[in-house]
Amino acid sequence: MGGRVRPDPCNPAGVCLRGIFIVSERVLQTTTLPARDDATATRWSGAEDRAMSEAIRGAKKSRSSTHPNPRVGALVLRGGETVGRGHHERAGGPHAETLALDAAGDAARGATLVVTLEPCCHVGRTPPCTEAIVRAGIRRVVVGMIDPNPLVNGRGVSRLREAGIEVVIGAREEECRALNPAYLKWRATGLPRVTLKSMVSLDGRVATASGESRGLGGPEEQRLVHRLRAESDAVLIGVGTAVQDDPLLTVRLVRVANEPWRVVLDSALRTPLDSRLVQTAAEAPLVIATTSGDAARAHDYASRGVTVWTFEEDADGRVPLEPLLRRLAEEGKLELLVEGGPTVHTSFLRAGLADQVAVGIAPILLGGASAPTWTGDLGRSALADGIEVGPLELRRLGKDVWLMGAIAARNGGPHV
Ligand code: AOF
Ligand code: ZN
Repeated sequence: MGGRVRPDPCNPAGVCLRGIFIVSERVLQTTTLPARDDATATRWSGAEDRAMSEAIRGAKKSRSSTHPNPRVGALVLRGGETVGRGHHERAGGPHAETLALDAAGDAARGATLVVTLEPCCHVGRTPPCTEAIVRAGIRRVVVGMIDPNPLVNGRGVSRLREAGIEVVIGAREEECRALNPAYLKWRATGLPRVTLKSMVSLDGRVATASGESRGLGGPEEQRLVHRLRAESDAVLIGVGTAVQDDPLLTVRLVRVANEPWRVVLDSALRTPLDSRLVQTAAEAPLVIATTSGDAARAHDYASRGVTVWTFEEDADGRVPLEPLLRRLAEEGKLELLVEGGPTVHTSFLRAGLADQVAVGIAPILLGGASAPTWTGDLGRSALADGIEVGPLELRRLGKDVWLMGAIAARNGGPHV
């Protein structure tokens, strides 16, 4: 099998894809994926490569989350000219391929379709794109990556080839994968992608010893947090933060099509009924995840529009994170922003459930031996056991700086 997934050195798009080929190899073991390196499978022209680049740019145009669907872009090429474009805008809406074919009309006959993701061959909320491609008379299809959706996963390509259409796979695969990190993690694991976000002082404290933390970040930092929320499907905090800070967790400083769900980890149902979170449950969905069997208290929340999810407690007597994450993913919440506090961040890190960290640093020293840092006991004593993050992306935000990085695979993430 190693030979079948060898990158073609003549093909620039195949050179730096080692990790990706390894992921594909795992899929190859369980399915009959179409070969990617037969005589035609890894060759696409310069015009097709440029078209794929444009399709990727198109996929990025979706104004809001397409989750649980992937971002997809497509282009119809005829004699090197683009005659149709399309990108997927939202779950339930038309797929990129059908939009591009519709835009091309009769010009699609005999033309090439370039698409970032393997065309679907199943009836979902929309009809199969493979049939639309066959009907339109497309002669050749250039695919960025195989769709890991178990209903597709190579079958889309097989269906097109059966219909006599030439299909090549892997054009700009790495960039195509990068369009949908949360979708790919979900398909591989059933879990959402998790980002741990925190704001700390220059000496690493999230609050003073007396618990004061509001206003640690400047206005630019606030804006970034709202953008991170807007790009997430759900935002999660622990009940300690809900009680201490009384946050809203809504998106206010940037525009958003759909407010992300707000989720509170609250094993004993301590979230105050008069908190801003509960009082705004009609405007932005609020889920309280608990292990409490207090039906009267749960009813108090429900009557205010709050959703209560009850779980069996984990070994530490807390809300079990993995089942909660699976449930969020089932609800189509594939991108989760965890906004703390330290107990929650620590639980995610200890469980190996975090994919990335985003930490803002304010130019202030708070000191205080009992002032909390953003992580608690991670159960690691040797330097070599530390959780590796990186490479770090650095951003200046007014007086603050932001560091963002992916958690190394050996510590649980990222999964794509
Ligand atoms: C998209 N947009 O452009 C393509 C997709 O629920 P449905 O019927 O829209 O099907 C969603 C699945 O279709 C999705 O998970 C993916 O496997 C496949 N391709 N989806 O939303 C697109 N090409
Ligand atoms: Zn489709």
